[in-house]
Amino acid sequence: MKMIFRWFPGGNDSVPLEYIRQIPGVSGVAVMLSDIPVGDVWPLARLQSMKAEINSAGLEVEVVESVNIHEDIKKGLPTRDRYIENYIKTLKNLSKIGIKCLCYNFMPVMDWVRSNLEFPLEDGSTAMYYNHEEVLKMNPALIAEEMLGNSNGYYLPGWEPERLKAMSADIEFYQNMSEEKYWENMKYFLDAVIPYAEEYDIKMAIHPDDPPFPVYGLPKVINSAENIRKFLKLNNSPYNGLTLCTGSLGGNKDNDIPAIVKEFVAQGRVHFAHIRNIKHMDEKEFTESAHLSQCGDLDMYEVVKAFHDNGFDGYIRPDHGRMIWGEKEARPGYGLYDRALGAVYLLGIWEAIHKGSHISRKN
Ligand code: DNO
Repeated sequence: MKMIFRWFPGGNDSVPLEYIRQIPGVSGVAVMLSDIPVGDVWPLARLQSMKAEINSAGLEVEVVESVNIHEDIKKGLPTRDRYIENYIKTLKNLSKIGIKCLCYNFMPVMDWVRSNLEFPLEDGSTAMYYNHEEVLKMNPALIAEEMLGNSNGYYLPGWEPERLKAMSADIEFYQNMSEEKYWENMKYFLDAVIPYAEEYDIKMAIHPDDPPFPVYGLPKVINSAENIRKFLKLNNSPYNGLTLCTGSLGGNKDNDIPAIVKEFVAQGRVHFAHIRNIKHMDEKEFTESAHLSQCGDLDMYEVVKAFHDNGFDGYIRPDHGRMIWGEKEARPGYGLYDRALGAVYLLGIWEAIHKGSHISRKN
């Protein structure tokens, strides 16, 4: 297992690489080139200079999060082949700098959604918050305003300006598409791309839908154990795998997260883990919380144990953190302090389980 940290290159992050290097046990970063328009090829020279910068700070770069998928691929339009070709070219360039794992998502129109990016918690910190009724009352333009207007001047991953321009028309488009058709479009993409992922030795790791239930009538597919099974069967290659995000799947209280981790890690299909905790106030209302079990709904010991005991050897990163200790200038969810606490907490659980399992084997 390697513990990594998300970092946004090109002057797009408030957290310096040098600080990430000082978080004990963190060996590398997950990165993206956010200024490349969705659907374009990521240039090799840009990737090489990014890698050099990260390596010279003493960190590895083996994970990309994310190369976003052009909407035409998700819609199944005839133009998709051109964008798939570009995706494969990007994969080739990523392989040239030694990328081993690519996190992406297949969510229609919007990536993750929250109704408030600065929800006050009892301890005086703030965290991101989701309230389904509020989201439905706000139209997509208002949601975009919340997601962009309160992001401390940073773009939010998955909320790129070109995506926002087309948002209303795209939402309309999907109202007439069946979920089965959406699955077919996903399979078309996988069957085209996975053979190249195998050739370039890059594990593809799809991120679950966040929240894991439909918003604005958009199809949601990677949201439960059953649908993940269906997804993995679309293409049986081990290179067709998952980013197992406990907070996203945890948005539905019916999802048994340790059981999901166990099932898919045991099959060797989980390549990347996003581990964070959330706390429900209602069925479709929750705040993100500190990583500790006692702060949210998820039992982190059981979650980490399920990864450990089933032989997980991929990448883990702490996920969204709260804003604490006066950290105001960071991208929501991606400040330094709370994520660093999360990383060290997760490493602590891992060590305790690992050493404990040796002791019980000896006895
Ligand atoms: C939000 C992230 C997502 C994630 C993508 C993966 O903070 O968890 O934007 O990176 O869905 O493609």
